[in-house]
Amino acid sequence: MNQLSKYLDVAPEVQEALDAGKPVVALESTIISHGMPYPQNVETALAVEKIVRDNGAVPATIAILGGRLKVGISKEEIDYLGRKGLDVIKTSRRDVPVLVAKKEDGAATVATTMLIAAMAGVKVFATGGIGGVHRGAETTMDISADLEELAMTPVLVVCAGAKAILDLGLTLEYLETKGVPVIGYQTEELPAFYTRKSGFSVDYRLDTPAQIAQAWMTKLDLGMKGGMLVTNPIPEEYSMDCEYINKCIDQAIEEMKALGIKGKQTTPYLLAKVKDITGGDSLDANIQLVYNNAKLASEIACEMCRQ
Ligand code: PSU
Ligand code: MN
Repeated sequence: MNQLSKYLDVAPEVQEALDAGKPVVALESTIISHGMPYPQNVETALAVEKIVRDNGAVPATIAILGGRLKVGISKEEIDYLGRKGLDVIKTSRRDVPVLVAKKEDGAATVATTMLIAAMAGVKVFATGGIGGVHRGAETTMDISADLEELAMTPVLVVCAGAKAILDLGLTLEYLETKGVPVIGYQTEELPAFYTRKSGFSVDYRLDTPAQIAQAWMTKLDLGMKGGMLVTNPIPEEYSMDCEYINKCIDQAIEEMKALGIKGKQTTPYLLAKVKDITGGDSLDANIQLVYNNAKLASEIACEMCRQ
């Protein structure tokens, strides 16, 4: 713990909640810097924090600032990350030690948010979409570090499924191999981020936050390493037409290949391109699904404190 405090800053409000056994929900910061344009990114991040509070939990947005691992950042710091956008380093697990040693800023991906949340003892995390196995990974080997983190770090991640920029079937296979339960909230079918359907099945359907909390606490009690993935379909009224969005994604992938974009630039490029192709509609859907996930994660975190 002492070694950790050399690097880790937990906001007083978050630490008080943890000490009192009150619900805390972690939130990521790559979604702010790389997932959405300014100013919608900042507006969304602040609205998500409010949703968490309105649903009875304390929000802890996670980032690296001046080399400090931050669990809970201020409005001003959220605004700073949002304005800096792509100039902030997208920080996955492998980037953490060097950025910290160099005292730089970093936006935390799902993997890094899980890592830092676990250091602070935060066990529930809400985001939009996770990284996964990319289409064509059988030759590129492009598999997000988010999946490995789910395999080893004890944090429950609430997301809206995986986008069709990924190979959903291979992503599910990978999670199965790594022993990560994939739960569908009130659905048997894996949601595909912008749409409620994907054609793939989740491992288990659970219908209440209490049931999810129970399953998650059982995994923790058993001392099993790794996280759990809760997939929460985008609300019907905001979901996009499946055929239309898949066509837009195909087009974005083609353009990305033509430009030779690879590695960590892939996901941010595709998100921005899909937004342009859809004339901003995909951004509206993205914002709404994040709100929906923040609410569910807060409900689960509250249930964990009740049980
Ligand atoms: N998917 C989204 N929005 C995002 C991301 C993914 O819809 O902002 C971000 C998350 O931070 C996620 C990361 O952890 O992209 C995955 O990147 P990569 O595939 O390079 O691991
Ligand atoms: Mn990748």
